[in-house]
Amino acid sequence: MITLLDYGAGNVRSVRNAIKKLGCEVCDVEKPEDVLQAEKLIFPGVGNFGVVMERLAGLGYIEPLIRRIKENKPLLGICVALQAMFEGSEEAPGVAGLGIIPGQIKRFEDHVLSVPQIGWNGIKIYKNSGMFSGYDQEKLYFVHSYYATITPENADWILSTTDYGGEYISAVAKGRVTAFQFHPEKSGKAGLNILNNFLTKGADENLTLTPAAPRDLQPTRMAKRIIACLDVRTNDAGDLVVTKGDQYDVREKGEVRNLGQPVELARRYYEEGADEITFLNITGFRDFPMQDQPMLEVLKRTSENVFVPLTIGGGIREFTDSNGRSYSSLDVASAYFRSGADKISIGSDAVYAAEQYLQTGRKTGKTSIEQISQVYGAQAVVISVDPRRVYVKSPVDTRRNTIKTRYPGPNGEEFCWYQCTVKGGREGRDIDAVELVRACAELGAGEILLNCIDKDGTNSGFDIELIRQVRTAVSIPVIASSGAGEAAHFVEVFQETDVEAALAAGIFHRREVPLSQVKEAMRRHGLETR
Ligand code: 1PR
Repeated sequence: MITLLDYGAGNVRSVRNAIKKLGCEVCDVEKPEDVLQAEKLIFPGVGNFGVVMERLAGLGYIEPLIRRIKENKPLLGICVALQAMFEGSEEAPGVAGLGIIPGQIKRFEDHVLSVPQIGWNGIKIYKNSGMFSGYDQEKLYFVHSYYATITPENADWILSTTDYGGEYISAVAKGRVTAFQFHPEKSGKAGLNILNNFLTKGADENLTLTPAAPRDLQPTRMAKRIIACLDVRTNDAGDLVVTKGDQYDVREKGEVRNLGQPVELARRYYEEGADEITFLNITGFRDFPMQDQPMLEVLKRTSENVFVPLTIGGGIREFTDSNGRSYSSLDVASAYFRSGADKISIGSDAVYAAEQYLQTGRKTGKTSIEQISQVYGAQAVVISVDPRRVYVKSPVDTRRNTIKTRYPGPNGEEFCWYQCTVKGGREGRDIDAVELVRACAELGAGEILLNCIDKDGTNSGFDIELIRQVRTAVSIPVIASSGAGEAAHFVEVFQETDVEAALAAGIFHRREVPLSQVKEAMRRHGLETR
């Protein structure tokens, strides 16, 4: 029996699902004494350091946690839980951590790195620990903006480190207490194996063995991520299907194209090595997701078998139903997180929020981006951008952020800008892609999913010019999307731009290019993959 410390600070469904998948029973901490009495305790952490510490304090869990660690009882901390074991964090100045490990949690430097660090990185193991039995240097999934610093005072706690900019602590351990910055429950089979070591071995088999016996000390490198995207909607027969359009038109001979069942397809992509899965509820702008329970069900069922990050978008906005009940965008996002999402993606509502912010120059704290970022952390908020090219003769003809293009317009125009749209590309707005992503990043978004209507479904390759323009405009990670038609297109987008990830839909659904072929082509060209 494994005890889970679910203190309501984010999505722990994935941890629960992973434990169940590995054949163990989970029970929850219900009162402070349970923290001490549990045979094996998992302490997950999602979101903001300050929020985590405040919730732990409010529930009376701080003292028993400190005692449990000091008494050397089996404990596995994940992500912010590792950070909470330190003295304090730049994320919440003045808020004390558990103070078990000497040192501070610092923020990655935005001007030199993409922050948050989102994706698959390696670890350098400094000690022998039963936790890594069977581990074979696979990359693991990290998602965080803050990191634990290495100091002489905390050297005895370091189990592994990782390089991102500099070297930071990615796992700590002493005796029967271990904590990881990475997410084993989201790190595919390698992560499940690590988790299984904690769950199934006797408490002492996982002990950290000191003194250090360093191995695998090569510098670690982030992988470029490959994301499989499933555009989902209800077809005319009322079934939820994965569909795919040509430049956003998903109908063929009047019918919505049906390319498969979302849960089965997502599982297939996981098995085939997708680094992440994204669901876009493409009619979410008109069918409110809280009334579209099948989508939540899809997410729940997918998360039972898919152990890489899941993003879901569509319909994240405020809504009042026919009974007069109001939902905030945070309510919608929370329902998605509770159903197994790791990140949510906002399309139309992000455009309205950015427009308002650019007009007033003021943050209200009330936009969907701000509210969700505040509670779940910036890394959980993706902005899905649906831009379309607008050609101009000269940059002085517009106040927009233009580029000189290698692909002139219908009248020989050599310049273009990218107009943002809402409602699945149906309505163009008075804002360009650069303005949008900058405003969203300032409001608290953690990642950009950059589509391109001109390229979507064309199989003609990514819009490198758009991607370059947006990549250089922000320091949060950018996912290139739309237009992939062959493995070489992924190589091209990673060689020609600095994006962290590339996403595709059609070629995977139609089985034109297997994921393994994409990864192989990337490896052949010296690109880091998982
Ligand atoms: O506005 O917050 O409700 O979110 C709606 C979401 O649905 C947005 O993220 C928007 O991009 C998406 N969406 C709406 N209509 C469509 C459509 O296709 N008719 N899908 C749509 C956009 C873009 C990608 C696509 C890539 C790769 N699809 O998801 O999968 O372009 O395609 P490819 O590799 O086949 O070229 P809201």
